[in-house]
Amino acid sequence: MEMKTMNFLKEKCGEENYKKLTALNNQKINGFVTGYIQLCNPEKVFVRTDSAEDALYIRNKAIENGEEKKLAMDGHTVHFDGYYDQARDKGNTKYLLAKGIDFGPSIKGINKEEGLMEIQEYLKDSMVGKEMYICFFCLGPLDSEFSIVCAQITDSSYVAHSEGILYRSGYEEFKKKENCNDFFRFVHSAGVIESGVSKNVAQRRVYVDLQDKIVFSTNTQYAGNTVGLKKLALRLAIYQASKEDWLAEHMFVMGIHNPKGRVTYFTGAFPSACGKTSTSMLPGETIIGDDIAYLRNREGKIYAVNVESGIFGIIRDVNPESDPLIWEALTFSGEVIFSNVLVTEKNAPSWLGDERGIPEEGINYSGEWVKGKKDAKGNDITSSHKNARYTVRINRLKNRDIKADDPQGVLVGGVIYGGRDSNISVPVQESFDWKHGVLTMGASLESETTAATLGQEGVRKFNIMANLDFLSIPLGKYINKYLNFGSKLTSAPIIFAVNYFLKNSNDDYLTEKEDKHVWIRWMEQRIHKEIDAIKTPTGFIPEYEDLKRLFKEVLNKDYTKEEYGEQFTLRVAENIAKIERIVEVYKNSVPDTPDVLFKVLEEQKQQLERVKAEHGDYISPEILKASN
Ligand code: OXD
Ligand code: MN
Repeated sequence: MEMKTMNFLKEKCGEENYKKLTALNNQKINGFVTGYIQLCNPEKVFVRTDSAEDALYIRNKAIENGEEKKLAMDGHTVHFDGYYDQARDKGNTKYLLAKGIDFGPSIKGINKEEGLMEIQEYLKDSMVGKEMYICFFCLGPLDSEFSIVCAQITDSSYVAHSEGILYRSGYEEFKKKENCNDFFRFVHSAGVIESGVSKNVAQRRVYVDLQDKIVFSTNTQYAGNTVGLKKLALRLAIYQASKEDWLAEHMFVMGIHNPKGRVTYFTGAFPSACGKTSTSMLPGETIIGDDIAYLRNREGKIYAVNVESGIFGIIRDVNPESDPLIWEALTFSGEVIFSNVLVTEKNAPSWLGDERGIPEEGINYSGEWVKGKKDAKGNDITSSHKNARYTVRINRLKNRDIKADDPQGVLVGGVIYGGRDSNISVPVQESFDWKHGVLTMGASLESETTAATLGQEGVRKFNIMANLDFLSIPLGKYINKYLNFGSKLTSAPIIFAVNYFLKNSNDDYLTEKEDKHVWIRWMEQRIHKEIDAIKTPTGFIPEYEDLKRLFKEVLNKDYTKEEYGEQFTLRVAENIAKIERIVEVYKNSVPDTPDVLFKVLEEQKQQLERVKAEHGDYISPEILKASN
């Protein structure tokens, strides 16, 4: 490093932080940090190593500067985001693309020069009077071929604190990699803060530079837009994976424990707020991760790791009944950040669906709150936001899998796709093979929208592999990548599709929240070839007797033939309409769609037409079985 730069860094960082930074011996890091100190102009700089002391420093700062407030329970804090900054901002999240590059209409881009100029303008002097935190993390287990090291610059102690819970510290990992220059970088500034929240949300931007592996985020605090290592890193990882031979997915990783003692690992992709975390937290089973996985082919089989080490989970409906293990982690002392919940007069968090009743008043993301409070547009303000969250380490959970940090990953037996679908698909079905699963389940996934992103809720939207929001390569290329990846496997996992949200014509749910445990235990037995299934035009579905046995074994419930009949009736017209919608999406907005997708969907449609001609629009599982 040039003498001038060294002196500048030393002066800005102070002796101790300068030492921590330069001990990494990494020219690219030094240049990166120097550049953003010059641009953002912070009052102070703090460098986070892997020490407990540094983690505590950041946590204390968050409390000192008001980004978090202590709650009554030891270790608990609360953070509020601005009223209009409560979800991922898809509209303002864009890729910085060089001239002439276009990823197709499903992926938002902005001219790189223009985008960089805009973001530099928002970052300029954005940290005057604030402290800059420079943090090092590792996506994936330490010392693992799966993992990627990252550097985060932020002026938010809440963001730095959240990342300290959600990711493995990576300072020593950087040191080991001697002068490595291939890593992900994130630069975040919450911008001007007024009454504790980002003032200029109209200038909220998340810009992703895939070539330089750097993401910028400005004028926002909501973790989905600011915690670089979460969905921002997923975008970088998808791009990198597409150039190498692996997959970066919006998936949980969990172990299913058969009563005989065998453990089978599953990954599962679901859009936000569609049961992904609650599946990975099923009682009696073990969790590796609930949100993002990297998958690699080793000796013809898929292995997966959890990229994270914590959960940024939706808190709504977490209660002792539905999520006993999370409930325990959230209601005992220990480190938890609650965000956008209601804080009661007892200085305790309260949230929708916690089954303790909604208090009359408290403090929430709108300030002082009383029952019946309305916003400027006359809409009801709920006590706790629907997308309120908790941030907790997985090692606080009793069901953490023993292989959670295994650098080798775990062998994947099953891959699950799920969405919020009130009237089409049966609760569980199995694909005919990898290609069929990828094309008709993953690439055809639709889901009704939720509060996890800005915009209207309950609208049915196409969401390929539950990963659409994060895709950084054209969709056709992504599908081909999946098919290619599968073709190199000698023992591919089985692909399944689930639907936890199926309703009858009276708008009542046909399944209970806990039934998903039965579906996954059925999949486990299918993987081990212990039970038969019924072949239908859309996939294999369970036999009644197997589910009856599993309902008793897993949930101690008597499962009736009527329930089975209603849940597993093939809704032919709805399935055909879905295929037609999906084909339209690909025809209209995915110019590079592989032909095989149209071919497989067309075959499935013809199968459906055929059974429709014979049996009508609604075909019971008994009839389907009889025609096997
Ligand atoms: C999340 C999301 O927070 O997908 O995991 O929105
Ligand atoms: Mn997610």
